[in-house]
Amino acid sequence: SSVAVIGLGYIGLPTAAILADNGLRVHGVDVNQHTVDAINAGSVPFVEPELGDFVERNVTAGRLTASTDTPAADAYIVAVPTPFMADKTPDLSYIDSAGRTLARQLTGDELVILESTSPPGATDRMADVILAERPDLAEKGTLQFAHAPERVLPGQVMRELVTNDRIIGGSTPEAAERAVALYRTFCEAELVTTNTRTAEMSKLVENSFRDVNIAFANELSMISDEIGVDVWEVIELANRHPRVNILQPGPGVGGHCIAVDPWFIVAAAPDTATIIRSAREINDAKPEWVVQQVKAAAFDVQQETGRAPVVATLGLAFKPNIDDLRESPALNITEALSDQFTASKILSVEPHVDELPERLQNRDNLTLTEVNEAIERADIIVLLVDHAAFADLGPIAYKKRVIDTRGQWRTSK
Ligand code: SAJ
Repeated sequence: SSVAVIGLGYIGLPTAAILADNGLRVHGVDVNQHTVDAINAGSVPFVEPELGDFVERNVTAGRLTASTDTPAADAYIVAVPTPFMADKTPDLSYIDSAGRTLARQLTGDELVILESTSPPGATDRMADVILAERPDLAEKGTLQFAHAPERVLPGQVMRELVTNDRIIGGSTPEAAERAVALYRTFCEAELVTTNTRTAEMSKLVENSFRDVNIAFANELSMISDEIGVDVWEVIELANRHPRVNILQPGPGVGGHCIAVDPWFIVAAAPDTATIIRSAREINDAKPEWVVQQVKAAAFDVQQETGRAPVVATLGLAFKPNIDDLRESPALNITEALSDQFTASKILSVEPHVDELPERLQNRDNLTLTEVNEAIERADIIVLLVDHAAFADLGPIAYKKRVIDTRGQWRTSK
């Protein structure tokens, strides 16, 4: 049977490739011609371990093709972005437009699966959009819809697609079973069925749980600073309790998932979702707290030396050992320091990129610098991402003033 995967990003492309690898005929659809061309040439337009091999061998074997048009298929998987708008409510326009486009190809017996992380009710809404486009099929009543949210961790996508349990919500039990059969082609873990709304909510809850836990850690880090204890030691000791498991504080929460999904719950129940909202606000405020810490250190340097400090900021990515700068607190902090410390020199270090992102280019006080040089020249070293490449630099860094937002160097203090 054939599958069309709409949206060939971080989730859609790995899913398309792994379905093809398991013998299905897969056609990928994306609005971006460059993405389509890259895939048809057997290459991948972003970094994800092992994905390149999957794409190359399945394109070569003719099982995986891509285009900007949506073809007819037995099953559709929609994996388009679901960002939020300025007022923090979900933007479902990409799902709407995918739905309207694929509706034209339908004959009535297809299964349409929404994979994008979505607010409660989004799968029903997608069904409504499709059926409004095709009143003939609405009457027939044979189309099936499902929500099968992805839950893979960037950097481990190809493995986690196979090994993670998966929640599958169906518009009817038959729809859920049909989606299970499709995911069964590559997923070796449990495929647990429910209705679409519960599946939508369970995905949002997973990421909100992580956000709330990190907000707790971030609040502890600010409290610990006030009362003069080491937050990483406190958390390590508390986590020795068999029923306590606190995550790690940091400079804030980045990426396209944890920092977004909780807002979908807040938008669905604004008067009730108080912890979830407050966790988001705590994590969003953490970068500014880090900037204030650097300001205090800069004031000290200025008092001692009579000049503005040189500041090294280590890391730009949103988490360790990747090159992904999307919604990165490290990037926002570096930008804020460059904006506010006009008399200082900011030496930004990011071993995973060759040049600063556009937003940070052409600034007199900011340069991308190699890590040893940055540490050598800096008065203040701000560790923003715990990349493996920085792990052993604690002892030399601590010859200067250090603001270690990740606790990576806590034993070098
Ligand atoms: N972070 C901390 N402290 C921690 C853990 C993470 O500050 O203890 C920060 C990271 O530095 C990063 C942010 O949180 O800035 C998010 O990173 P992450 O590794 O927690 O998560 P993502 O966004 O890469 O992937 C998450 C995963 N969700 C869960 O672990 C519950 C992944 O499984 C989901 O598939 C993904 O969101 C998604 O697409 O929804």
